[in-house]
Amino acid sequence: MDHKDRFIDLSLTEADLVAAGGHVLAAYVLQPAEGQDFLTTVAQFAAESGRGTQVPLGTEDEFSRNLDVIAYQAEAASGLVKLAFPLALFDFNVTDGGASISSFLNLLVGNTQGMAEIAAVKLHDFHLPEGFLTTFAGPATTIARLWRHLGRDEVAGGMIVGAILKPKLGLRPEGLAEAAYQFWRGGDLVENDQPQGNQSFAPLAETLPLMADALKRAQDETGSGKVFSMNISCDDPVEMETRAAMALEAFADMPESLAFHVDAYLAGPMALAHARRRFGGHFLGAHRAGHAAVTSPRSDRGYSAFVLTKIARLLGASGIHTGTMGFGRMEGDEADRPIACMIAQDSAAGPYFAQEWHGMARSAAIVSGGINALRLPSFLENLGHSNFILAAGGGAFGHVDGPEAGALSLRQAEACWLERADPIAFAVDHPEFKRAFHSFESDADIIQPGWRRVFSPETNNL
Ligand code: CAP
Repeated sequence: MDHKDRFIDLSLTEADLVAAGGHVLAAYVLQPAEGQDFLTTVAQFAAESGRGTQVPLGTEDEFSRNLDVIAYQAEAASGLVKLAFPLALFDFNVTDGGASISSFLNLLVGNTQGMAEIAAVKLHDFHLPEGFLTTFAGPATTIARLWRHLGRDEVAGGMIVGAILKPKLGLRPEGLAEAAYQFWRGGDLVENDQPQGNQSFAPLAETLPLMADALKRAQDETGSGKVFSMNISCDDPVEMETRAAMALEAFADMPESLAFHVDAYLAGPMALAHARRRFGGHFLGAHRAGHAAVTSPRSDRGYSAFVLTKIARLLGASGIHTGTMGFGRMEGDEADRPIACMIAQDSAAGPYFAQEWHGMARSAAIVSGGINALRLPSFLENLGHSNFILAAGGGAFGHVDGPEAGALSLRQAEACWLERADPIAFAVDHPEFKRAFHSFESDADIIQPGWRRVFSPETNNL
């Protein structure tokens, strides 16, 4: 069969497709396998994306042919391919008519990922029309709830000073609660690290009451609201509900201090959607451990971190790990800024499509991965605002004077950037920020090379 005539139509314009609102649009970079013609491969890719096979089918009829996935852009030089997926191809919930991300991923990055004719194909962006986007739940709770609990402005309450409990594994219940308490003395939010769950040395039944007690003490002593974000990632919705119920019981007299998070990649869309449906009254964070296996910029397959992040907002994450845009220790660079913008705005430009969110609640960026007080000012300068949740691990618990000082150093780093102050000059009057230079010396040598001349025994300023 002539795939090219049927599955490629370069006369279709994106503006018309967007205006008509009848398709999901998807932008890929595709590289044919050796010896394969580009347009022939694009046509096979589109055919596989919709009808799911390459051979003539006696079972097809006019109705099914009208649901073909069509390539409306195909540029051999750059490999850019854009497909239009008719909305009727997607699966909608029996219960509430909502669309499903597992169906969406199945069509956009399903079997086509393994086609022998294709050396590599990666999904970089997608556009959803209003009629499809608004069937997703979106966030039920936003960062405004946390800002309110912290006594901040609810529109632009500034950086929530958060930490990820370290070491990642090995602390027993008392150690976890004490580490969290020490951080809360100076900070706002403590998040479980991704693999922290119900380990034998830290069973939830013991850990959660101690954590609640530590949070309560920190709130009473500081007079400020505090937040614990509990990891409820697991394989089974019943298990998730059981874990969350234990936390709800432990935090029964301070529910506004309890948030949940799940891994949007490893535990997947169902975990996130289920948590949103069952515990929507609580801030719901989306972690993404493992995501680089498919999203890494070094991989030319799978889908990008931008795609993963946009999906998490649709599924209802109140906050989403967005990476550090090259200012931390994980992959990424300054050009990743649109990732944070796409989830936190009412309309935003992605790498290939502008997206209007049609009133869906916003998600907040959760910034994590090697961030400390020294790296924060330049990260903030690149992002241009500080209305997000910081989740520092080593940057909080690696401070030489302990977690409380670590938390204060991070808060002071935000203040330094807000004042557009010179970090070394600012540090002179901000002891915890100054001690961050000693805590993260190799970063200080790169970011603030003159610091050793100012903070030295000779200047009597350590
Ligand atoms: C950070 C962290 C975070 C990842 C998340 C870790 O610790 O706890 O989970 O950085 O990355 O285990 O690496 P540090 P992302 O602060 O000590 O680096 O947000 O990019 O998914």
